[in-house]
Parts: sequence; structure tokens; C-alpha cells
Amino acid sequence: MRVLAVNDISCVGKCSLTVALPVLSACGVTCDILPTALLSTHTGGFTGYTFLSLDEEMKKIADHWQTLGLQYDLIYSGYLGSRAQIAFVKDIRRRFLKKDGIFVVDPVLGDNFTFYKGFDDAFAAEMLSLCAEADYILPNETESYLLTGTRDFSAALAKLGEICPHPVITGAKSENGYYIYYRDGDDKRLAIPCVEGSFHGAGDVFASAFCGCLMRGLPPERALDITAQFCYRAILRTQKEVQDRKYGLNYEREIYPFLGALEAEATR
Ligand code: PXL
Repeated sequence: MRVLAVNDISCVGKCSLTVALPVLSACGVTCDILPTALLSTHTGGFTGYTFLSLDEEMKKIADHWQTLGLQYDLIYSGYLGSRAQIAFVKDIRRRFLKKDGIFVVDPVLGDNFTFYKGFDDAFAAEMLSLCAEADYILPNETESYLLTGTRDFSAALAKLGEICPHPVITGAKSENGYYIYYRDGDDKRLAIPCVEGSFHGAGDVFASAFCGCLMRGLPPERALDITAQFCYRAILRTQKEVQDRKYGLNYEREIYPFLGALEAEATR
């Protein structure tokens, strides 16, 4: 199984490609990368970070790949730095996804009900058009709101379900706990263990692990369950071990139990 992760390289802060590569490799899946930008750190909580957009380089990389005839079982897109990049990812999907391949979009837009730096409503509208080409979309509760304009998760799921067959709203806080709202034929919700507050990079760990589980043949519901347990354990560890949450999740030592659960159910 061969995956292409389209995401940025934030050198410090454990998110995007520095998470996708180790997690997908650990799952037993080949992970190629298409870097969208190079940053000294991610943009969530750091100031003074450097940002080099790789727009021009991405085009050259894709043209070279075309000569190699590369085709992917799954393409996973995450943080995109501009509306032009969103348009280019649509092109990447058309050129490099196998006919029956899976396109997973994590519509990285914001957290705590606000946009990350540099994003606005026009960017969210463009991201929604990318979501319309995806098989799975993985917005967090903030992104679900920014994409649909509603904080009611059932209503948001219904709206997202009009454009994408498998919307998954992660970390959705309801009256009596946290849930994943998702559509898998019917609309469902899965109660998940969760810790109050936001943990930077958790969405990227979640998306990477979920893609790994899908590639190993798990049905979406099992993939979501195992992935949610992994994230929860990583978040608990981070709460204990990490002073400053902008440095990301201490997920590394939770990979082993996660893989135990994955291997027990993997069919390929
Ligand atoms: O984890 C999401 C993310 C990815 N990449 C960059 C970010 C963020 C969130 O802040 O800034 C560059």
C-alpha cells in the first residue's frame, strides 16, 4: 500500500509531515511526501516563525513524478498554505490517485473556534470545494463550524454529507462528553475518551493513524475507534510530560500499543 501525504514540513512542533511519516511507516505503509511549505515551527502559538511556500517546487516535483508513472492507493492532504495550493491538490488527485484510490482531506483551518494565522472565510470556501472531491474529510469541531456555519454537529454532518460520502467530525464536545460524528451509510456518533482543552498536533496524529488503519484494511468504524484510543493515550501522556503544548503530542511511545490494536484487526 502506497500513500502520498501532502502537507507542510514544520521543523519544530510535531505536526503535518513530521507526524505523518513516522505514523504511517509504523502502520506498515509506504509514505511518500509532497511538502507544501517549509516552516521553522508551525503557526499555532509560535511567533517569528519562517515560512517558505513551495508552490513552484511542488509543480516541478509533480511533473517529475508523472514521468515515473506513480499512482497512489491513498492521498492524504493536510495543511495548505494558499488558495492556489488547494487548487493544485485537486490536480494532484486527478493525476496520481489510483482509479479506486481513497482521497482523505483534513481541512486544516483552525482551532478553538478561530482560524489559524493567514486563513479566512474565502480560504475556508476553497477548502470546502476540496472537501467535495474527497472520500473522507476529517474536520475538528472548529473546522466543522468554519465549513458549515453551524455548531450543531448533527446538522454540520448532514451538510458535509451532501458534498462528501464520509464526513468525520473529530473531538466534538457535546453536553455529556466527546464524540466523533461520522457518516458510514447512516449518520452515527462514537463516544471517545477525551481531555478538556486543545492539544496542538492532535488532528495530524489522528488523520495519519486513521489513514494507516484504512490502508491496513480496517473498516472505518474500527479505524476511528483504534485511532481515537491512540490519540487519547498520547494526549494523557502529553498532559503529564509536556509543559508547553505548542510542542505537540508525545505520541511516540504510544505507537506500540496502537500497532498492537491495529495488527490484531488488520486484514492486509
Ligand atoms: O497541525 C495543524 C498545522 C499544520 N501545519 C501548520 C500549522 C498547523 C496549525 O497551526 O500551523 C504549519
